[in-house]
Amino acid sequence: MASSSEQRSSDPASQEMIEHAAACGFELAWDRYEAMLPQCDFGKLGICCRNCSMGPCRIDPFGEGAQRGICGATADTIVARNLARATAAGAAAHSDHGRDITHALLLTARGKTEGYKINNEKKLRKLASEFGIETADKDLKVIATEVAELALADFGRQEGELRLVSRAPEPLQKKWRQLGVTPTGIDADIVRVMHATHIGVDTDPLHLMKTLIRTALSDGWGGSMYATDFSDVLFGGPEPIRSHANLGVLRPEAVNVVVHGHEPTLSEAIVAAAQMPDIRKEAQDAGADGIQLSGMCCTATEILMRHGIPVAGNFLQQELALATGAVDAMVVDVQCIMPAIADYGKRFSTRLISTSKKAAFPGIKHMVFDEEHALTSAKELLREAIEAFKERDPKEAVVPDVVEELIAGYTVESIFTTLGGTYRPLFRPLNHGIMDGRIRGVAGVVGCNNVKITHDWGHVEMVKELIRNDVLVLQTGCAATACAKAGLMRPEAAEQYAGKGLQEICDAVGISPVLHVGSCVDNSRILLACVEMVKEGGLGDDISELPVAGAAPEWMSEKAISIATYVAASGIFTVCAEPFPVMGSKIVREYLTGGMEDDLGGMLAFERDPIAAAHLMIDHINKKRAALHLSEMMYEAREPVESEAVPAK
Ligand code: SF4
Ligand code: MSK
Repeated sequence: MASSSEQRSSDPASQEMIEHAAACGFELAWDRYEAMLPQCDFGKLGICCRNCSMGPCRIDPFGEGAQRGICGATADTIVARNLARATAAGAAAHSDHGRDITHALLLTARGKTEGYKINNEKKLRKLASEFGIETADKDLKVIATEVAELALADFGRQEGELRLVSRAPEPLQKKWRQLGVTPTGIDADIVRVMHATHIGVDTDPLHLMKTLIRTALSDGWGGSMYATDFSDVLFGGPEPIRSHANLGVLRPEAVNVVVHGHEPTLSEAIVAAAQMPDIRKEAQDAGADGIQLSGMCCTATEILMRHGIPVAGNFLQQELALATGAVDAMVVDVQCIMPAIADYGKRFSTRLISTSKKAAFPGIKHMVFDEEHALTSAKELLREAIEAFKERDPKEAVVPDVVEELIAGYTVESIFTTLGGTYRPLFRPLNHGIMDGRIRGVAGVVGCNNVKITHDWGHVEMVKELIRNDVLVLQTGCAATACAKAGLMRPEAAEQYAGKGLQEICDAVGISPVLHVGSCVDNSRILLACVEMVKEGGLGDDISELPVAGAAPEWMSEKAISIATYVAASGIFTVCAEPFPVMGSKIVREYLTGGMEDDLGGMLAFERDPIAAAHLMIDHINKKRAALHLSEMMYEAREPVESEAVPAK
């Protein structure tokens, strides 16, 4: 029997649509998961290899059958190679996104894009000075060209160190150099993994760990960081902004356009085009009450942060949004797009359109978007949606009346001004709050949804437990959307859920206890927030000394493997729910969950129960507080707020 809607999701809007989908006979990711059971244990343990055509080979985990592949590779080698390849795929996804944004900046500086301009001169000038570019008397476009060219050179760098490595605290840079994991060039580091994992190359599991860590670091301190920096330069640095989240943001009376995927280049153009008088008039002439733009997955967070565009949902809600029958167009680019969404193009008048030259989907119309004709392409896409609206059967539209308010738009820069004021921007109130025992520490809770864990439950329960214990939480991506929908990103959430000390800080500076810091690539903002905490002083000399921790309570993608690895390799204890597929190798498992801490100050842990995972993080934060000789916490932790969520499967 299929699991219930409450077992599938803890979010009421999703529960309603899961039931609606079942009544309509629509197949969802949860149905496909349950049809897939039991899943392959060799795959889960990471002990199958398909790296050459003598295989596939698999190792018997009980020690009775084959203990080596045909070439002689052991379980340790196979697990390490598989994990390295997954890390490289994740790093490649973020970094290719970063490359595209950098390239879009270069094209804009050369006057070759339509509708884009440099929106954040201050950040561009700051980057130029960091890169050692002379800016006096130079045109802004010349500065942008030089900055973008230097950044693009980092993707193809063949020797030396990535430019942004210098942003890390000196002791961390030293550890990376000593271990030999300092990233060289973003593309070269990814290629190195693919070469090293070919049959007959690197078979030492611990040596492979270094290769994968280097690649993950080239994502966190390279590709992702460039994606964040140049999105801010091109589209503007986010500031705290109010908006709404959940499926209830869809308006049946309007032309509903959902942008889904990751790269902000197209969605920014769609935001601009949707406000143009000719497009608005066309929507009105079609009988619609305007165009309702909303977002899904990380594209949602990009346009939420900069324009306050509402969020329709996170990863496991993409099919649910379409099942409403109220979406006229879902426009997708890259990453986290389920090919299954094609089904809804057959069922409704909904237009499903893929726009990236890198990604096409069977059954989905491919209309390649390029930055040189951004506005023209965006208008074309909106016209498709207006046509679909005309064909839509209003009787078929079922939209859950569930929506929550939120505040998003926190960045390192905006946290500075929020904490210290426009004229006195600083991180001191945060460090002081930690030192005097009002705030226990800071946690980054990020990542996806996963059908193996009740949707949103892992995120929301973990975050409530953390803030109840006075841990300030920073979030990105689908994790942020989960907590926004649960009302944790409203300032009132401090009074409702946070411990007394955290509440006092939130009240004093006017923030919620859970801060939305952007999309998956914006995890780089969390790294840089840690750098600023170190620089502010009083909490040690390296990130690994800070009372901070990270978590991915519902992760699923290879990108999450890269993120968790670079966060841990930057000195941060990081808990992932679903174990990495490394349980088939004692050497790899023990390195990631132990030995890595000796080398780099941070390590991974695997724990599916979000409350138990939160306590691993709290224990770690307490340990770091004790090592820094910080004062006792000012108040006892708050009593738990009764949860209505069902336990995870
Ligand atoms: Fe088997 Fe070795 Fe080939 Fe992998 S590389 S499939 S372990 S023979
Ligand atoms: S979108 S990578 S499901 S967070 Fe970035 Fe969400 Fe994970 Fe995709």
